[in-house]
Amino acid sequence: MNYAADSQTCLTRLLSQSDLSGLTAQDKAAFTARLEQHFERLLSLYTQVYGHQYDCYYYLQQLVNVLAEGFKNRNKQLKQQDKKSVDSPLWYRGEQEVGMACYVDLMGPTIEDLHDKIPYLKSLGVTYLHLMPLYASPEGDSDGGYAVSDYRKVNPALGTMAQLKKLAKALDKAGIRMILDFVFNHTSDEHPWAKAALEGDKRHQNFYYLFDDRTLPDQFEQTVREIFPQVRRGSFTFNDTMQKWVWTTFNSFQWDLNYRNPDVFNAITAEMLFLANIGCAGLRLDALAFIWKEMGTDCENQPMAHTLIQTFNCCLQIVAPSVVFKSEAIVHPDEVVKYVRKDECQLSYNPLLMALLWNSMATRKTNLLTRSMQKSFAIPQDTTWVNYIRCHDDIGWTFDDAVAWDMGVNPHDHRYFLNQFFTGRFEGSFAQGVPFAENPTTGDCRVCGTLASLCGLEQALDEQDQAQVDVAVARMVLLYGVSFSIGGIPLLYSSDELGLLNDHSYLDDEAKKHDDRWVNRVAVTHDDIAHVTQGCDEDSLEITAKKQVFTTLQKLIFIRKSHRIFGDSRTQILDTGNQHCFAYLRSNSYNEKLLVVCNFSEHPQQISGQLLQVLEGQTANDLITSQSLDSTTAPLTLAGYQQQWWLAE
Ligand code: OTU
Repeated sequence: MNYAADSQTCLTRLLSQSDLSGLTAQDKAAFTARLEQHFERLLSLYTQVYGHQYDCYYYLQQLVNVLAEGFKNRNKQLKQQDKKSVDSPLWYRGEQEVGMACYVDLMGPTIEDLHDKIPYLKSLGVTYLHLMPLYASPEGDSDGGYAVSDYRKVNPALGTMAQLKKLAKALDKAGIRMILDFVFNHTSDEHPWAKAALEGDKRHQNFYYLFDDRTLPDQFEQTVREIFPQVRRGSFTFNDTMQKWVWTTFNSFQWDLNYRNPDVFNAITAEMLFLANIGCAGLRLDALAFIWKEMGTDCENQPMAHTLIQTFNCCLQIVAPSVVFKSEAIVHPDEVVKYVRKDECQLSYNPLLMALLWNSMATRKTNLLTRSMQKSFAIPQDTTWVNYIRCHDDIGWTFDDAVAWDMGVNPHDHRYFLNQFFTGRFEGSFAQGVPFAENPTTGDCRVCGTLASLCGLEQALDEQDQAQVDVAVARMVLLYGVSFSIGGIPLLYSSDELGLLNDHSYLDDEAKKHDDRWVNRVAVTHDDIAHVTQGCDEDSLEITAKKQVFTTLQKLIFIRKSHRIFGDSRTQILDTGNQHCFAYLRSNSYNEKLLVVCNFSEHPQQISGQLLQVLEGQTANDLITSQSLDSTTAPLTLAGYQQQWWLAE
């Protein structure tokens, strides 16, 4: 069979049946050209998922119409951006890129108010702003907006779609790309699809996984993981109205979509294109690991999930090629990297680096970090990591058990230790986190808390201990220093840069008190920003520490942006010979090299001068202290929690 020729015939037939009359002649030509360019792949992917169904081509025809509609609604400016991005597609590997994630209400509190925050973002060098889910969602608990009732409507408390589009333009003008969430594993139970299902509409009941009795749910539950055991056991919720069990991986009000149904794929593609057309540069694929269910498996990271995401990506290539995907797979490291491909997700959170940096903070040891990064840091050259330290969620200890065993670490016991340590239950711990999603059956648990509270700033301030305050600040700076320099887009979690502490006020809110992640979803007020950015009379220990965090991070970001080595360069994770130290080498095609060395203990450490061999005899300067290397062979000495960025050029 000649696949290319057959796909061409198929496309010709589909186009002859499609109504493109709504498109201008120019759009029609451009759309057809894109479709021709990508159709062979689209057909192959779509038929891998739906080819066995009698109505596959009916839905494929419908998908072409969805794509045409998306193309029609894409404005001129965005189409120009698409053209530009085809010429320079790898912007995300640049040293200029610095990300921030924030909640509109915690930072704004409205979309309109965010305009005033642009100068602040610019002062920090932010070029990529992820606005946490801002769509219409149920009143009360909406899982922080991750239960979407209408993808096309902004939560009225935050503003309107017109205001969001206006903000996207203003951000773009300021050199800041907007990133939005694509919550496509589930909708809220108030989404029109769910409402229709509730009213008995068969078509929409088929949008979800509904079961008449417990037979299948019981079978699935033998192998699937419980995500929020603190609010509800299992993964299914009985719905009284329909008298059916609904698949709800997360909260009871978040109904998993059934991607075995091509009607769902097409409908969600239409929503995805709507989001792309708002004017965002990227979509964060929420909970993407869960989108395909297969009996007898854990229903995460299934091969078909990858095929589906590639199919979505292919649709974007046709309609909005400047928009990239960011994978949010907080899963086993071997599974995380499988999503990272130019034609699947160009960007991915780096949960392993995040978790293991915290591990090194607790243990003061870097062997697990070093070994794991040597195994898992490499991803294709045309993709990139998004390196984060904290986010709106909990910290899960997703390291590879096999690597831990190799290092003589019992992974189960070690996770227990980490949870004890970061919740402050371990004697001598500096951290003040809160346990999250404790599973009474497995004893499994995750940790919440802000950067500052987990790094010991809260404890040190409680004790008014200046020396410990300095140590806590050094920890915070070290963690972010790695994210700025190791390779990828560093992602600040808004409030981290201001050193804000845990906020326990969620415990007084009925809609939030059962979800401890709210402890690290902290409002960033005008005063919080003013205190650290402007002169202030109040010279308390707390304000001084926060200023220190802010100005140091700002300085490190400035250094990152001033040297191309931090951008499109390779990363090699090195063995330092010192169990408390972590090191890596960045190198690029301009024969520049950057050697980063970090000390994860509070005590001074030495690293043998042998490590400097990677600089091949070149001398170097520490970009942070401006100090030069005394010799290319002498040992390196680092103060407690110090990092050095040795640039040889
Ligand atoms: C994501 O996280 C979001 O980041 C959460 O805020 C949402 O609650 C959730 O999806 C549902 O929309 O379980 O604890 O393995 O860890 O997708 C967070 C991946 C989560 C999951 C992740 C999910």
